[in-house]
Amino acid sequence: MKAHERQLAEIREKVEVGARLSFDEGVCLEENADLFTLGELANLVRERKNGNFAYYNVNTHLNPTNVCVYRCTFCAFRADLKSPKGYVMSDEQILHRAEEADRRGATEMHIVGGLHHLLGYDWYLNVVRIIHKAFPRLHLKAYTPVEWDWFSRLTKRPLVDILAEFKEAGLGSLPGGGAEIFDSEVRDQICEHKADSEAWFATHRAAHSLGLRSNATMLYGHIEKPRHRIDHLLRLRALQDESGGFQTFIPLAFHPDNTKLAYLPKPTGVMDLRVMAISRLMLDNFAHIKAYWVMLGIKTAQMALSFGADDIDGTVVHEKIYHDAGSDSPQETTVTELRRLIEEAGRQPIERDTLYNEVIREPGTTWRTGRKLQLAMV
Ligand code: V47
Ligand code: SF4
Repeated sequence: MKAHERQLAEIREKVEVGARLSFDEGVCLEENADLFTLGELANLVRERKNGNFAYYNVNTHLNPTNVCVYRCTFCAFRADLKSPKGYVMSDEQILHRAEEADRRGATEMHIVGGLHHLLGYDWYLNVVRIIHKAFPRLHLKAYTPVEWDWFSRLTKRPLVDILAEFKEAGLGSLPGGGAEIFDSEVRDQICEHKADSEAWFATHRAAHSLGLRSNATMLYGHIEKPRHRIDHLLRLRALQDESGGFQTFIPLAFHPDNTKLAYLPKPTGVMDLRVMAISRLMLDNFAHIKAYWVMLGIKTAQMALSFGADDIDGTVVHEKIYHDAGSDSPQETTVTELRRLIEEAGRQPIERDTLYNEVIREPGTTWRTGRKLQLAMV
């Protein structure tokens, strides 16, 4: 037996008894495990944690401005201050979107955008405040550490104070964006100057200390190497050990069109499934792994439900970040379609809210919160 075959056999034994995998074992999976082995092992963990359930939600996205002081090389969404592509939504436009979401029965609004050169802290706070005041049932999952770090620099106030003020104004949780790849050498090449990994972790630590839950992401398939992905996952696992505040991990496949990295090929379907499975195996203390269908495409997202994922995100509507970068997924999907693709994958669809409570639908678009969806302690 070759050395890597021996190591893979040991990994299999560890996964079967629920033992934690090391950095070297993660790299071994990246370099030596075939797709079916990864799928089989990841599925074991996925079913241990979430049984046969696959979660989705009814949500919408809001990107209040695309004007951004930063110039991440992977980003097709941003615009310069004076660019004709740049926009800033008015309060009326923002409230119109929130009204539309509420009317359609959405439980969540995912809010992220650019760091506008001229807009102040109060403008970003106002976005959360006016939506929450008008539509208090909509859960506001808003702003990434890149934005929180920017707010802290603008105001010279500690992160925890700022987060507490937003929580008071209606902030419900934090999305997982801005993580990219934590390794500083990679970060310097793809998103120099913006919040570094220390700032990213400081934000989530502060949010968790206030009782706010959050998600985490990893942008893969660009210039990073397998060891950078494993390092990224282990840094997340370490904070989760400490705070327990993460809900879901979302691997994000890089879309190169209209970016400065447009010369790179798109990650393949095999890479998407491998990264999904390895994420499930390394993040033993995360309850959920999400296959974000907008970024993977509906077909790969459906396959991912057998490669470690237990969640496919939601109906979405009005997505800009990936569509600007060449995603050919539709802008929105229906609950009927989400349920169909989950059922066809042999899973039981469950509508959840942002905090993983079951959502019970009444006739029309009214809904109420049901039981907490937590099968296994993580
Ligand atoms: O941080 C930007 C990524 C992220 C591109 O928390 C790109 O539930 C691929 O974080 N190709 C924002 N990726 C989106 C995000 C997210 C999405 C869905 C659900 C959740 C959640 C969070 O999008 C950015 C960046 O990593 N991104 N440009 C691109 N061209
Ligand atoms: Fe700005 Fe975010 Fe795009 Fe970076 S990824 S340029 S911070 S909008």
